[in-house]
Amino acid sequence: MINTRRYDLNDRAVIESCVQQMSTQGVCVLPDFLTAEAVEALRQQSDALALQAFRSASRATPYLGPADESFAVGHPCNTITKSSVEVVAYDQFAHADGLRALYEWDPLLAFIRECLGLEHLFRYADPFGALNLAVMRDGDSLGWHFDMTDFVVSIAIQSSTSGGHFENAKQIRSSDQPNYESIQNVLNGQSPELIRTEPMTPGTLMLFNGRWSMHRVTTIEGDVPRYVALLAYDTKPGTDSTDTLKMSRYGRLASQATETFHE
Ligand SMILES: O=C(O)CCC(=O)C(=O)O
Repeated sequence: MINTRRYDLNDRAVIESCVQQMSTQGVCVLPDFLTAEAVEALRQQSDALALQAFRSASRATPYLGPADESFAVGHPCNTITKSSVEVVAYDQFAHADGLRALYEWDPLLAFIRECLGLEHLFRYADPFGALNLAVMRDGDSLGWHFDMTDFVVSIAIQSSTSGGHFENAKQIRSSDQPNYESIQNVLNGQSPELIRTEPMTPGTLMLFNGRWSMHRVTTIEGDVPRYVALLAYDTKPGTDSTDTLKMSRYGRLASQATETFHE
């Protein structure tokens, strides 16, 4: 499935370039990481999987919490953005589905670990959140937000007819600089120069540190759904999500995980 002509997973130059991009940009985009044939197979599988997706909608600040009215109106901590998305959970993939096979393939785990410059990397132990297919349809969007994790690995499978762009206010904050003013300007649409669109063409693998880079997915337009796979890893084993997150994102708890996960 992997386009090994362009990306040799053992090539130190490829890995070093990813490490460099992650450290200087907080993002690393690898276009055509998958072959055209693999993308087409994943697209067809995604069409079938999407029928089982769970739809959720949320309203939250860019920090993923409720609005804090002790801040002034318009302050990022008191600004709500809206999101709506459908998600296929890990346990809903068959073992033979391409995305699950890729996620469970150790050489890919090793490649991602090296690109992130880490000594240890583990797949999530979350029966739902380890691997997701995010399905976004006409009118869906993800509002501006920061992630709670240091990195996200995504694979673009299908673009929508229009909209559905991954916009990134790259490294707009840091651990010692909350940068509320710049964030407020981005939220208000007043700082287009701080925003870039990451080219998520089908077949692209993206490594992204969303903790410091505020990002969004613009509104999907048209009948073609946007498909993106989200592969979850952590530097420690056993990472799971809370029951609250499971209920809001998947509409189920782990006791209701399907058979294939336990096989
Ligand atoms: O769908 C994407 O490309 C990004 C997803 C994302 O930002 C998220 O799930 O937090």
